[in-house]
Amino acid sequence: MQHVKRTLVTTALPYANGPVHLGHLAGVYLPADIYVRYKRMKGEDVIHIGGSDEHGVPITITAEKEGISPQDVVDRYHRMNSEAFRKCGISFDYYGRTSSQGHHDTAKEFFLEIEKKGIFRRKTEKQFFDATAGRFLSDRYVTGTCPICGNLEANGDQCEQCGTHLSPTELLNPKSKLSDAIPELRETMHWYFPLGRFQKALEEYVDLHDLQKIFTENFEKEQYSVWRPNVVNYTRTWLKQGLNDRAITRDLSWGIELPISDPEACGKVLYVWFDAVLGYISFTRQWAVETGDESLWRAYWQDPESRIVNFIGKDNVVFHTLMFPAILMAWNEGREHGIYNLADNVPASEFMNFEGRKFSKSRNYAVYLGEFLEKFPADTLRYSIAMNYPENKDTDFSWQDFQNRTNGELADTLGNFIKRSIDFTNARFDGVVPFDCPRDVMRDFTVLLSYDTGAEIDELGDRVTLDDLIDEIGQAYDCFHFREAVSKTMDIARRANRFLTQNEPWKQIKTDRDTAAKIMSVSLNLCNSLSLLFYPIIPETCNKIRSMLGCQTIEQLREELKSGESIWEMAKNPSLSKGHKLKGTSEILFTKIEDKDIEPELKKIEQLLAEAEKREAGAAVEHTIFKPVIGFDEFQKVDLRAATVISAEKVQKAAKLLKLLLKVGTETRQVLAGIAQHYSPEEMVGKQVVLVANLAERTIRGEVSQGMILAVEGADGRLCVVEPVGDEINGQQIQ
Ligand code: B3M
Ligand code: ZN
Repeated sequence: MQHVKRTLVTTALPYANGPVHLGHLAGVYLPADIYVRYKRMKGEDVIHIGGSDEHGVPITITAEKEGISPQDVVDRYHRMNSEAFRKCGISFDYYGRTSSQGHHDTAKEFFLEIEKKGIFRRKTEKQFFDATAGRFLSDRYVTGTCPICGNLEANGDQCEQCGTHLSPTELLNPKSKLSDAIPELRETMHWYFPLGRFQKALEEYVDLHDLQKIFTENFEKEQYSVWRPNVVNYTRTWLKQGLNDRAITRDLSWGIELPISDPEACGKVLYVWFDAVLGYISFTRQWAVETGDESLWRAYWQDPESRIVNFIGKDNVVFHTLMFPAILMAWNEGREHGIYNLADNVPASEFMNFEGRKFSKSRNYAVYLGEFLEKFPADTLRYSIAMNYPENKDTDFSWQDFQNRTNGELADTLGNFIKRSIDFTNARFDGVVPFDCPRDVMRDFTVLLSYDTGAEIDELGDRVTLDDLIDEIGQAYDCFHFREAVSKTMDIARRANRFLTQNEPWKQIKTDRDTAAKIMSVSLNLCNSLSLLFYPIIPETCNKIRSMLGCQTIEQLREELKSGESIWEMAKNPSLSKGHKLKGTSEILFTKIEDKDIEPELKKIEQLLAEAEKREAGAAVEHTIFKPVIGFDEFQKVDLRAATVISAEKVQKAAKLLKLLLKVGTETRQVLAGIAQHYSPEEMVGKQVVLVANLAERTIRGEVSQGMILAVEGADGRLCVVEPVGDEINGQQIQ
């Protein structure tokens, strides 16, 4: 492995606009914490930087709704989230805030540097303005009907019902959320970051981390620097479409003011994503100040031998693989000193669902971390979630799964093995390790299985050694395969448990005390190894095990570690030698979860689901409210025609859209229809459909749509295209 001097791990900054939920924990914070704890054990120089994202429109909307200031909102959730993370054992080296002065200074420094180099472009564009409120409306402040699915309450940036990303001008019947007024388009000037200027450099950057390119171009690359396919794919989709200018300022009062005295900058703040990614840098600076060496941050950001890893969720990919690197490239341009490193890896997770449904804060379908930890211990949650880590596909977390894993794996396997080993030693060997466990016996415990009793050698099937298993686990962590690492760790506990059960020291001791002593020396040393190997996953429990074993906590061990020494490697060796005294008492590590403990939780889900259904049904009722009456003349204006689908294909970057080519009379029309999830392109070809033929042209996703086809929603949410039946009706008017 190539030498890495130090590693900076960052985790996406959660918006301080609500409590973090288990989905956030599973995708970002827990894997990052596990990774960091593992690296610390290896004696590597690693820091974990995170914090609250305290700008952005949703925060101002919450503040307005509650009649408090945005600062009050972020104070509340910053406190709540940092406390929940602390309780969950997420060990940040620094947890910052983007509302801090230090962060504002860093963001302004970047803006000025790029402004000074003349890289930004100023452009005037039309944007919705609420004349009643006297304010320009950012995307989130506009609502209206989704052009794709007809949802009456789509947001200006996205429709929650069908998931399509929108721009406010794409909405039908746009309305201001501030006053319900119909907004008007007015001109406003903004600073744009020319992403396209960095297209080539960004492509080269992605190439270096794309397994296919590494393979075909023979690039030298470590496995841990290879990006996941989902990260490469999202990024390439953007690159393929060609990168455009992105506005990096907004007409808002909450945020970071532009550090220039230009009258045009008045009333504008930096776009939240422009400042948020810079939080990683400003928080590392703040961390360095706290260590007493304020320039220490440079070692992590600017030493080419250091490495940066950004843990994020899949919805944040392009901000981290394109936007942030481009900002850093703009900073680096023409410089000889103070050059920033780009991230070496961006392990983006898929989503962890909950009881079969997506977590949704706005739909109040979530289990919040803080609330969870009031009822169940952090380590049981950490373990279950790690086993459900959504590495390359969405996963599901359920109460049942949580109960099964806690009882079956943590309590019955790990807990049981540790307690039996310690209790037996306390009872029969005065709490003292009775024999020196030979290294080769420990190493081969899974193969030998029986220490001396002649039990079947191949009882455990595959012949692996403890050393191999530990190396495999380490390798899995290095390459971000958390589920594999955690389940292999549990595998060691399972084998250890079987070792003890099958060697039956409690029987041996009656006739052969020496053999019983030898068996216990292996078991106790395996307890010690497990207390090390499980530490990244369940740190609190591991220190409890170590205390029962009469050993130092991992943190104490780390303090005594000489540089370059690895606690991780110690798990391979029997370090409890003959005569080592255990604490002499034991405790139950995991309390089993009874059905009655999760019953209220299951009830709560039922309730949440029922509420969600009611809301959805309510929405359906809303849909059936008839629109205002129109005269016959008005209706006559609508030109409905029978048309035939000649070809159909999917639209890139729009999972809901099909691009249809229609023959209508003598004309051919291109229409975009939001039916891709209900019809395959092949199914559509040849169908007769009803076309609204005189609808003004619209551009959606860069494609022209010349009309609309009629469809109706069925009970299960399926869209059914209206199909007129008849011979030779193509091009005929429907009346
Ligand atoms: N706050 C979005 C999110 O929480 C955003 C992440 C910022 S990372 C610099 O999904
Ligand atoms: Zn929609």
